This record gives sequence, C-alpha cells and structure tokens, in this order.
Amino acid sequence: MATEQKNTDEDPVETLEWIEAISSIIENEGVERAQFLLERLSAKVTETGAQLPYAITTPYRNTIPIEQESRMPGDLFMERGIRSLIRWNAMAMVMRANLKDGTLGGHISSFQSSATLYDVGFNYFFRARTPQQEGDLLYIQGHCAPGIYARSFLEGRLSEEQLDKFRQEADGDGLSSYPHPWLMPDYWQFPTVSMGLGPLQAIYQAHVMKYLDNRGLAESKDRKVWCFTGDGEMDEPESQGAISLAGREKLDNLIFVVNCNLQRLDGPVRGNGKIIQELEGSFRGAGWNVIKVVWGRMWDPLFEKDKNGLMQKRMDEAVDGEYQAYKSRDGAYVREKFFGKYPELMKMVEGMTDEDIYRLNRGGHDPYKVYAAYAAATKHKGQPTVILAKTVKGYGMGLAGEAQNITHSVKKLDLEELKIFRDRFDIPLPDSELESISYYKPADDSPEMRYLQARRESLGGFLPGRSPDFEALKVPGLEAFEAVTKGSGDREISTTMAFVRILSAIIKDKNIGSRVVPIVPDEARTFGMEGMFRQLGIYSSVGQLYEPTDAGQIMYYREDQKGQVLEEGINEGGAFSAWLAAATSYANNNCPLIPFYVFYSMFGFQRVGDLCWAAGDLQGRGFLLGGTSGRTTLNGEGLQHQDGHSHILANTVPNCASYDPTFAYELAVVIQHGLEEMFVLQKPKYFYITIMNENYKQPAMPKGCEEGIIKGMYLFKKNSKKNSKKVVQLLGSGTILQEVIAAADLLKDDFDIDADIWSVTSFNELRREGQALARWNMLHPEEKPKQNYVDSCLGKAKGPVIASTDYMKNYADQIRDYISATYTVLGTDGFGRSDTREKLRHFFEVDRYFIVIAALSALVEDNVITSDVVSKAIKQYKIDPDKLDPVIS
Ligand SMILES: Cc1ncc(C[n+]2csc(CCOP(=O)(O)OP(=O)(O)O)c2C)c(N)n1
Ligand SMILES: [Mg+2]
Repeated sequence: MATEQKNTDEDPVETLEWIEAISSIIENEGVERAQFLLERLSAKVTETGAQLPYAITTPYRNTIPIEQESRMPGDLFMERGIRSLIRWNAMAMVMRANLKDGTLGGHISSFQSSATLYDVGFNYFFRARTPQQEGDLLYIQGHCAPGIYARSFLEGRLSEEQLDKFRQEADGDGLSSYPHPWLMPDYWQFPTVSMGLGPLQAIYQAHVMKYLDNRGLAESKDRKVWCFTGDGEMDEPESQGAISLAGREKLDNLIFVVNCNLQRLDGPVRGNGKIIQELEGSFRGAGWNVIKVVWGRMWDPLFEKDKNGLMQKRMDEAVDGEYQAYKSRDGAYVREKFFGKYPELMKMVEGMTDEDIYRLNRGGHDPYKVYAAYAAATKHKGQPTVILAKTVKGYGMGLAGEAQNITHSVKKLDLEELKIFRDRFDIPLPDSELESISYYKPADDSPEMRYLQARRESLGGFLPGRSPDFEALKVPGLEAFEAVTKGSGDREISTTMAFVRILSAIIKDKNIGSRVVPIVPDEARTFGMEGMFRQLGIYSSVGQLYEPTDAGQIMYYREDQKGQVLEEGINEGGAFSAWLAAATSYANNNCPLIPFYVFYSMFGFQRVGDLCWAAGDLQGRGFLLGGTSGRTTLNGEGLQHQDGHSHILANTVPNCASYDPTFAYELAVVIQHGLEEMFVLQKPKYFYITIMNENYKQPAMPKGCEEGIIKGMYLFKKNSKKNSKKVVQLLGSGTILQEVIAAADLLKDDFDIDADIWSVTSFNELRREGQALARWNMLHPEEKPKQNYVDSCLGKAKGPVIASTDYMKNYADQIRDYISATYTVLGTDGFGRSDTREKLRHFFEVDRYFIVIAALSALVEDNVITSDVVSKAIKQYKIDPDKLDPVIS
C-alpha cells in the first residue's frame, strides 16, 4: 500500500537542513552528484515498499534556467516585424478564400499560437538540403498550413495569386488545405493533418534515418526530424504510442515541439489539470529529454523576486482552465484571479499596470526562450527531445477568438477586430485596405526581405521542400526468379515460402540487394522468414548485448547494428510507419529503399488504414505483403484473424495496386513488375500482395502469361473445344483457384461440362481499368469505344461465368459490368471461425462443390440444362439446401 503523501511540513527546520545540504552538494560537487544521491535516497525509501512520494514532473516553469539560455543572435525587432507580416498574410489568405466562397474553411487561430515556434525554427534551425547534407525533415501541424504558405509568400516562393487559391486545388494549381505531398509534391514533405500520424511517422522517420546511417547507406550527420504537434493531438494513441521506442533507441535526431496552447477544437485540453505537466511525466518516463518552455522573459523579473517560491506555488496550483481564462480576459482579471489569491503576490505586482500584467508572456511566444530551447534540443545527445511550449490559441485575435473556446473554428475577423490585429502587430496597411484584407509584402530590397532571405540562405535554402526525383534503380528481370517460376515439381510449397525465396533473390542482387528493407511486426517465424535473422541480422542501434538462447543454432536470433531486418515488435502502426519512412526514403533521404513489410493480412489495412491512406498521399514506394491471407486459407485462427476483405480495403487507396496471386510464378511476376514500376519507371504507387500459408504444387510458368498476370487475369487452362456444347468460364484467385481447378474436373466427370479456367490475379486492377475506360468512352461519344480488358478476355468466351475467391463477394463482383454473360460470384462474407480449410470452404460456400452448383445453376438460367440437374448435384455432394447463410450465422 502506498503511504499517503503529507503536504504539510511537520518539521520545517529539518526540511531546511536537507535543502541546505543538497544545495551545498549542487554548489560544490555538481548537479550529477545531487541526482545520484537523490536516486540512492529514493531506492532506500522503496525498500520499505512505499511508493515514491514525488511525481516524475518538475515545477511549472522553464526547464532551462535563465543563466543557461543560449542567446538568440539575430535582430529581435526585425524578426518580430517579419513574423507579424506572416501572421497577417496567413490570416488574410483564410479570410479571402472564405469571402470568395464561405464554404472553403481554413484555420487562423492555431498558427497564431505557433507563429513564433515556426519562425525561430525557420530563422535559425531548419536546414534545407544542400550538396553537403540532406535537409532536416519537418512535420508541420496540418491546420497551420496558412502560416507556412504566408512565409513562402514573403520569401517569394508563392505569389498573391497562389495564396488566393488556398483550398482551391481542383484546377490543379491551388494550395492544398493541409500538407499533402500528393497535391504539392515539391513542397510538402509529410501529411500530418490526420491527428496522431505525424508524431508516429516522425519517430520512425528518425529511427530509419539512424538505420540508414548504421548500415552505411546514407550519412545522416546531425540531421534532425522536427515534429510539430498540437497538445490536443497528443491524446491520439498514435501520438504517444511509440515514444518509448524513441527513448529506447536514443533518437537524438528527433525533436518534438508540442504547441501547448491548452486548447483543442471544442475547448480546453485539460481544463482541470495541466497538459504540460502530464506530458512531461509521460515523455520523461519514456526516456526523453524534456524541455518545458512555460514562461516568457517578461516573467523573469518576477521570478527574481519570488524568493520564497510563493509565485511558483501559485503557478503550480492553477489549472489550464484558469490559464486559458487569464488570456481570454485582461490584466485586471489576471491581477485579481492569479496574483490576488495571496496578498504577497498582489504586492509583488503592485507597481505593474494591468497592461504590464497582460503582457507577461508565455514561453512559446517568446523568441528568446524558444531559441534557447531549440538550441539545447539540437545539441542534446543520447535522447530524443520534446519541447513543451506554452502558447495562447488565437494569439493576437483579441475578442475575435484569443483563448476563447470557439477560436479553433474562427475564419474571419470583423473590421474592428482587423484594426486591432493590424495595430497589435504594426502592419503598415491603411484602413482603406482592411476591408479587402490586402496581403502585405515589403519590397524585395527592403531590409526585412533581405534579412529573411539571408536567414534562409544561411540554412541552405527554402523549406518546406521535397525532392521527389531520384535516379532509377537497376532492378533484376524475371529470370532472376527462375528458381521460383520453373515450379516446385512434386514439392508442395506455399506462396509465402515462394515469397521468401523471391525476397532472398532480390537481397542477393548486387545492384539493389542492400536497399531491401524486410520489416516484420514480431511475425517472422509465422512467415518462415527467421532464416533472415542470422543471414541479414536484426537491426538494433546497440547491436547485441547478450548471448541469444539459440546461439549456436543455424538460425539464431542475431541483433546487429548493421542488421538489415526491421523487427518492430507487436506494433503494426510502428512497423507500418517504418515501412513508410523507408518507402519515402527516395525523397527524404535521397536514398531509394525497397521495403517489404510482411504482416498478418487481417492486421494491415484494417488495423492501420489511415497510415495506408497517408502512404498513398506520400507516394510511398514499396511492397506490403498480407501474410496468412484468405478467410478460409488461414484456418484455425478464427474470427479476428481470418481476413476476407483486405483487398476491398486496399482498393480504397487510389495508388495502391493489389494482387491475390495463386501461384509462385504469378507472385514473381507481380513483384518484378512492381520493382520496375516503382523504381525504374518511378510511378507513384505501391503494391499490396496477399500471400498464403497453404502448401500445394507450384506449376511452372506457362508461356506468355505475364501481361495477363499484371492486368489482372489470364486463361490458365482452356478445356472447351470448338464443338463443346456445355461450357462455363470459371474464375478464381488465391488458393481458391485450386478449388476452381478441382471444380472443372467435377463438372467434366460428373456432368460432361467443359470449364475454361481463368486465374484472376487482381479483381481490383480489372475494375480500375474498366472504370477508366468506361469514363473515357462516356466522354468521347463519337469515338470508337475502347474495349476493357475483361471483355477482351471473356467477351468471346462461351457460357456463363462463375468466380470464387477467399474474399467477400464484393471483391469478384466488381467486374460484373464488363461481363455480358450470366455472372455468379462466390465469396467469404461473414465472420470467420476456426476449423479445417475443407470445413471452412464448405461453410462459406466457396469450395469445388459450390462452384459446381453455381455453374449448373447459371446454366439453368441460360436454358442450357434443366433445374433437376442442380438438385441432383446438391444431393450428390451432400449439401444441405437449408444450411444457414454464413453471412449471418
Ligand atoms: C484524426 C483526427 N481527428 C480529428 C481531427 C479534426 N481536428 C482538426 S484540428 C483539431 C483540434 C486540434 O487541437 P490541437 O491538437 O490542440 O491543435 P491546436 O489547433 O490547438 O494547435 C481537430 C479535432 C483531425 N484532423 N484528425
Ligand atoms: Mg491545442
């Protein structure tokens, strides 16, 4: 039981003795010795079973004492002037867009709270890519985009016309609402506006940067990953979910800046507590260097006077809801409510006017304090740094929104409010230009503009900026995978095993082998990839500090500083983020990587779908391998493992190409094609491929099927003859194609029906092509309609078409529009369950017998046979016609 902590001091004299003792240690022997002693004392106390009586937080004040602050070298007044113009133009672009069309939206107050945080970074810290060094990477709070555009405008990178096209991207030349590399590929580095994805991605970005460095692929020197995030955003599990990895891996190339404006969209983040203190505890616990920037320098003289710590006590006890109120009101209110609580404090501010009191600034609005924090963060070694900067939401917006609960959604200021804003920031615009909310940009040769340019020149150029161009890689041809494409003979192997062989072949390739990044979330053994542990090594920044229990065995668990495999633990979000960092390394590190992330297909798109979407935006290039896929193919694992819909989800990402190959050679063709598409032709897309754990004989690759495999289908076996009377076309994908092949035999043997067999590697790709052509045909009514690929395959084929897959019926149903014949689809809709594959395929009605029934039934519909034949088959195959529908059972 924890003993209750006593807040009253029962023996002040004794307390003083202890404080004097520790003060003397600090003075004479240094802080480290004091820390050591405190740790020893804590350990002693815990021997009694007591909980430690203190929290992991420090008092509510700046971490860096005044005397240790690095001094900002530049011209404070000049910078304030420039920053004010950025503030104005950011506000103006949002307002002007909404004057044009009130529906466009946009945000003003978030950037107003973080203007100084960005400005100090742009003026002194954020380095652009130069021939000597890759640039820093910036994760910018999504809804602060107007402020970033406004700076680019002053820098001459964006024109007034462009600012006026904020949130009007449909014509192709507007500025995107938020950071979206897809829409502005030379500008934005990372999509961040889906809260939480920025912090998570930034951590793995820094992790992969170290990985590249350790493996000798790209020298990161002292590059930094800067991640700006909101305090509200820190509530997303993704934001804090991986902070312990950053601490453990000592990612001192990573700096988080949390804009603690104490508010989120609806109201306070922690009205009844203190978000800065809470975050301090979490981050410190995770091994981060925490720098709190709570108070601006206006407070320094008061701290000087606060000899007995009463003001600090008052600061510690006030909650965020109160701090928000102080800034939403005026100095008189702060005097009464904050200082007024204790007569001594009231006396302390006696000589100050209400205006002076209101001007007591917050750390995040004080460039000196922010500079000191950034300087300390960039120098810090051995830990990631988080800067917790206290700011005011809607800073400078006065009654229009400053620290008000409604401020997040304010999109305009009225004339009076504009005047106040202009005067507060000394914008040299006359009243006459307020109504039209003119932008303001000084002449290019003005001191301000020269200063601004010089600052960026000293840091290597402009940011944000993204460099998507890279030199094409030399990828192997299909012949490199001959061991796979020639078939497995009598050996039965799964496509997962084939995948491991393909991957090994790519890793052995002398041109691209080192660029391959195999990634697993604690699942390598599941996929038979454990051989890579020893062969390639598992990346660890510290190597291996222990002897693994399987040392001496062939495939022992080998961790290595130069390890190639990223084994990210049971952490799909993190593993995917590592994949994403590797998949965008061509743009962010000028070092294209070829990541293969292998995971349980159920825990892919479904689990981390928002990151998959971001990967599309980011133009990530790489392979996702959905392992143990197929609702009935992964048997035994049950409802939460057995995936029958990942292809449907994959298809929602516009630039994700997805495939469900049956045979090893199909897999080889798709992977080789993917390498070519992404790394030679440099198409902005990525590949999702399902692989299975069912073993069967892998046939040798038939001649000439490559194009069909890539387009989505090809004739695997033609059984019908010119004079065949009863013919069906059977389609299948993944392992279920094996059932289709078996069904063709049953149809022949039991009913004398000829069945042509089509292997459909991607219903998704077929659908996309069909839709693209249908659109073209609609818009070109006078021209010869283009024939879609499905029609070119099946248009002349005889008989009804029946498809069966291990995925939801919607998957195969997508190509219905392109089939003129009767089309029947079987699929695995419903919740999965554990059992044998045979039972599951019967349960979901996708096995050979159901395929036969479906084929016969379609022939009845086409008046080729009579319905009694179907009844006979139902009886013959012992199917219960009143069997429960798997969708609802
Ligand atoms: C995943 C997700 N959920 C919700 C939103 C909508 N949203 C945009 S900004 C915002 C509030 C952000 O508050 P905070 O992180 O504190 O940022 P601030 O604007 O205060 O700097 C919300 C809820 C979103 N963009 N992403
Ligand atoms: Mg906030």
